[in-house]
Amino acid sequence: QKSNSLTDFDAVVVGAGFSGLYMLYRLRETGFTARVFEAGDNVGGTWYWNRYPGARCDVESIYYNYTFSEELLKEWSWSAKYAEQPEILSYINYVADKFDLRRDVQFNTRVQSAQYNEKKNRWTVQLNSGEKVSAQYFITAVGCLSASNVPKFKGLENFKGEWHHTGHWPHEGVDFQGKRVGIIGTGSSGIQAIPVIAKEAKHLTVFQRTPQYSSPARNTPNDPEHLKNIRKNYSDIRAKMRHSITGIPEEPRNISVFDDSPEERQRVFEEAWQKGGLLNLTYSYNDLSITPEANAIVAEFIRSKIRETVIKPEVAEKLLPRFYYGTKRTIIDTDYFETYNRDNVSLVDVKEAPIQEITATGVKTEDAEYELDMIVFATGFDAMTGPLFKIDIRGKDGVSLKEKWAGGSHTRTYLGLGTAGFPNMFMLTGPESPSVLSNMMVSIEQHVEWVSDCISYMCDQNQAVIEAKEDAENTWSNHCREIADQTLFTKTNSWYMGANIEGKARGFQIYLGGVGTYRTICDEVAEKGYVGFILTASEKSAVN
Ligand code: NA7
Repeated sequence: QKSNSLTDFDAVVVGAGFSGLYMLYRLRETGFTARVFEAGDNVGGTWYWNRYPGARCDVESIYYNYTFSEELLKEWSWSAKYAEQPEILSYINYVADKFDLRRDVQFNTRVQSAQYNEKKNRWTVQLNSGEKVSAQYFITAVGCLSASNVPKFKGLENFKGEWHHTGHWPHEGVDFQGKRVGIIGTGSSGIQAIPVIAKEAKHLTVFQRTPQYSSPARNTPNDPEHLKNIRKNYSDIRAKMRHSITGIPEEPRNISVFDDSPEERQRVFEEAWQKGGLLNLTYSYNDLSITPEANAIVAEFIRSKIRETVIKPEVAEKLLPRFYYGTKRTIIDTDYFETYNRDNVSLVDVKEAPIQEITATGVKTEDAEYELDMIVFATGFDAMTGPLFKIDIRGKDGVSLKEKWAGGSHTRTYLGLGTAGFPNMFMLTGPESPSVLSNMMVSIEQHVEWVSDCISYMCDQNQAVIEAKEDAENTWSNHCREIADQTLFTKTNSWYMGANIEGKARGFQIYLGGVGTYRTICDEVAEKGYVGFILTASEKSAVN
């Protein structure tokens, strides 16, 4: 069942970031025709759009790359422990060229809708160019953090200066020289951008709603000898990544924070702080993200570091986070807290006095007005469901995904890969998979390989339709929530919970059982003939 015409494909893939490109590669390798549609004018996804100053990956570069090609692993060298956005984008371009992927990607093309036709067992995909294409399989590779969120501030349209969202940064760059810049938001993006913008701008005003925990990244150039060793041992490293909790080959120390004396804890945390990195603090003990009392100890350690770093006590006080450490995305930085010691940086607490409106000349809060030439929105994304809901996806009986999931309050998936009522649709790194709480590269490769194996199996077994069973997805969704409820994640208002978007329903949408366990579950499902899915040879004859 191979389709060859220009408008009919075995699979349509939405998005040419890391997941969409690898999906294309695998589909081709397994003999299927595929077309990727990409809104941008080039490959890269997240790394194409997020070009703000300081943008960098906080997973070590040696783990944040494809691992499917030995040749590619040998050819590419990352310059630093944490790669900057331009280097990651060059890598993606290199991969696209190396495997000749671009010829099956249609750029500058947004998928507006995708509708499943039950009689024909085809997805009809409507593009913004006016074209329509069809495919047996519809695969979303839209990313988890691609629907940028500019809060609906009153008066933004009146602002006379420039404004930019970090996730939609102009390709020609932005000149901060001599400008009074305001930045709203202190998540990962804000915390990466603030130190860099502060060095260039005349003055930087940071509008902070929630102070964040952040620890030093301690980025360094990669030593060629170290890279050589990594290459030599990559198959072991890859195996560890795949069976780890987060896709990074590190595990928490198997010891409770209460098993150590206060002096020993201090020593352990200090060592982790000096070492830097994403997980060193969190993995110092095994109960920091589970027990409130344990979490309070690491939280206080970080607050003490903030007090030590920031010279003015009244500024330090405003920067002290009070929620459970790690329940908003863990952040690592380069000179973030130090930046508040600069004369040209000021901090405004907009929790105390919220932003009332944007005026022609700046930002007005409940108690003051700030004159600005430029505003940077580091205000995040409508995560997980946001990118999917931007497409009008309709399954059986014309029911839309948005309707099925009640706008996000009733997300139901089986393994985060499929959802009942939407046959032959796969979501790469979808809600209720480990996705954003893992090394995305590991999760992407696992999903892509699982989906392409599944499509090959369908072809070999003369099956035409695969659809998640409702009871299987209810069990899976409940399981995801049960695991999350055992942690502190659900106790904090975060974008993981949908809490950053006005009117969005709250609910935790990530599988927290770990990427290793998740992989085992997905593999078992496949080995048992895709148990939990209904496979049908034609629309009518169910075989599983
Ligand atoms: P985040 O982590 O969602 O951060 C957004 C920031 O913007 C955060 O500090 C928000 O405060 C703030 N925000 C959002 N809306 C407003 C309004 N209306 N007023 C004031 N402040 C606001 O997005 P990032 O882009 O930094 O990071 C996203 C992910 O990308 C990151 O976690 C990594 O996985 C990579 P809040 O905390 O909601 O009070």
